[in-house]
Amino acid sequence: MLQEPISLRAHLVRNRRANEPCDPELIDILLDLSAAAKMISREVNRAGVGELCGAAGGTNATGDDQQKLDLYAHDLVVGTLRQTGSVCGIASEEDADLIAPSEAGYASNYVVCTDPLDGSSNIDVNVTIGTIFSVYRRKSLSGPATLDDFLRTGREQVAAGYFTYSASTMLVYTTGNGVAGFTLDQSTGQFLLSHAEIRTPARGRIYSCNEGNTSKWDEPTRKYVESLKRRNPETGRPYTARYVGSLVADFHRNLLRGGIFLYPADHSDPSGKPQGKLRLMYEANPIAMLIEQAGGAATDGEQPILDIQATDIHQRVPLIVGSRDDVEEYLSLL
Ligand code: P6P
Repeated sequence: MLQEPISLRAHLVRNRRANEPCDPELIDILLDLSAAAKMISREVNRAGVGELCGAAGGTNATGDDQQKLDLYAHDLVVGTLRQTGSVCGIASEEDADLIAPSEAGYASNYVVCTDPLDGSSNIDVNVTIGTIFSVYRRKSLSGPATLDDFLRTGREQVAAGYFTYSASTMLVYTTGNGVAGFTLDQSTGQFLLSHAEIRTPARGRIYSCNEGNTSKWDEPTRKYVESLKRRNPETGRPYTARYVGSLVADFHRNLLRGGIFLYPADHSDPSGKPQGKLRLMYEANPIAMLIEQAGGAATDGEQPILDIQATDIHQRVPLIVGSRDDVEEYLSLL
């Protein structure tokens, strides 16, 4: 008998029966996010002909120019989660402040951090972009979530994932029991299981970084990246360079094929304070949960990303993530 395609809902309910920590509230959040993602996917795929193309004219909480689709995606994700009351608070890259729930969300046990549309500078050149999300169980008892509900370590995440808007629309998520991938069947509007148990290779042959920033990196990082380009039959070098400039695209490729993604600290500030670019709460943490669940590793160069205690919902960190042997080799050089 042909294997029935497994829908996201069926996968979530089946895992719940397998005692995964995926209670009905968390299932609702993941289904809400997938509903918003379908509508974002539709607008992304018609951006050139719709009225949502181009810059919105403002900047977001972390100083990036906002595209119209950034705001559309933000409003859709926030609106969907508030409308269903599935969360008691939201942190979004597109809003400097925490977003309060609807009253229906006061009794919810979960908060969501999200980058509603990551890589949006690539929208008008038709490159893969995505939505990244991270879910925590609240610490406060009831009512609107407090800042303390958000300022956690990544190890406390109960779910994390991303949607990619590309040749196909995919969802890759974890609730702490492995990583699964779903592909949107446009004809039925259902996310169907396409990658049952994603494991990343222990070592890859791809490196992803913006080499235009080489002069801003520290010496060990420069030496490590240069070493990837030299022949070394033992490690399968030289590696291949692949860099899209959308975190979800670069991470998704490396997750499936193996390799290392680096957005190292920028050491060019005369005050000497090295600065990361990517955001901890809604980029690095969810990516780090996924890669560890898939057998890989993620670090800021000093500690695992998931061990970093958040002090600001928009704080930035350096991010080196990918195949375990590749990340461990990088760390051994620091
Ligand atoms: P750069 C997109 O703006 C983003 O936040 C990530 O998706 C991506 O990995 C990174 O910035 C690209 O940064 O400096 O190489 O353009």
